[in-house]
Amino acid sequence: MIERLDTFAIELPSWGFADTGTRFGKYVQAAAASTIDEKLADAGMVHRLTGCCPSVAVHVLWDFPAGRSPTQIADVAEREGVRIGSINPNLFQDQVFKYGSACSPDPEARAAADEHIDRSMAIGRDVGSSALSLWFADGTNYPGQDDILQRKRRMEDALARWHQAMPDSMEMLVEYKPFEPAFYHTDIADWGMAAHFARKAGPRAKVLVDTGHHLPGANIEHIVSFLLSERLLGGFHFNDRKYADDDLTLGSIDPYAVFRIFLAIRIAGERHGFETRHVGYTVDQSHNLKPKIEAMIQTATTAQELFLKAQMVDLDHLVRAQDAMAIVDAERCLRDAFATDVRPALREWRRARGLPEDPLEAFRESGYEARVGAERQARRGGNPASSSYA
Ligand SMILES: [Mn+2]
Repeated sequence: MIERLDTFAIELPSWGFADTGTRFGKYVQAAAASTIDEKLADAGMVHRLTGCCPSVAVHVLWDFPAGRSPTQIADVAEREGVRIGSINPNLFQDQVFKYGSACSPDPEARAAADEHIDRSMAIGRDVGSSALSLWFADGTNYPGQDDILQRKRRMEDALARWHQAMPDSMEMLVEYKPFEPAFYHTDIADWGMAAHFARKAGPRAKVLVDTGHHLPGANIEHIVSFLLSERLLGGFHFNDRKYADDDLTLGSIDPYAVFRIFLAIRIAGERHGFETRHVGYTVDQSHNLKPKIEAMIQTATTAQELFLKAQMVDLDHLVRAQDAMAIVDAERCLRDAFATDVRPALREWRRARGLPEDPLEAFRESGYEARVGAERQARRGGNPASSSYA
């Protein structure tokens, strides 16, 4: 079971190392990264300590400044011991996207979206990325604001064209979210709509499940099982939430839910023979209050623990209990695995691979946070990090 950890990797988001906030304000941290070089250095540090974060999701608008070629950025990543992962276009920050991007009634906005996606795909080709990860802020705030069906057609049209233009090496991930920033209707509001758009776009389009993008009470493992059986699950954005898209640390609110998601993936693969190896795990969190690198180490190690707990479920026993309609026994299979302390096994896995047994403690002992905090503040002339996060 423990060797299955070798196959478990989780991608870090470049934006998770920068100062972020809410619409009410932003609190700055001395060690927060403000350049792509700093973000890659921090991600490299997390990977060196945890051994499970070999790639970094990048944000086209924030991470590829003018005057730096994508291959130069890829070289920086390589020097830091990581590689560039998914390419995340930004179709929401520019003023032209006020009424949406692909779905906007404004032809100028739709053209700007096309152009930005072209650039994103070129970057993806240059850095050897395998995923174009799309999240749209598109939606409306008031009943009657725009024609919902016309917007649906515009989305279908845009995704089909982009799919056709996408480099062979890439797959398209379509993310959904029920609300925010749009508060009346969102053009891709749930997994069914994302699945529809992915199917219409083409065979290399799949659904991306962001665990924070569901209304309260949604059964995410049910959605995951459905998508796997329809060969439409592309990957995950991991975070936890209490009310809505809160971007809290994975497993901080409901670790049992994350365990059940990993178990659903295991059952689809082992019991039903569906392909699950391509499913990508990416962190999508912004740590507004926690120290960013510590939060990222906590996330990666929590993901490993919950993944390992899901591997502890005795599937044969579970199936026998299910066949006998023994509900209590079936549920106990899950509870027993979830209650198992897998931390000693994880320490053993790390020891065998020359990693620190306690990555968080090793990070604290390294003095990295204080050192880069001082360096970065000095470089910025005492000014707080000017993150491009909106
Ligand atoms: Mn996301």
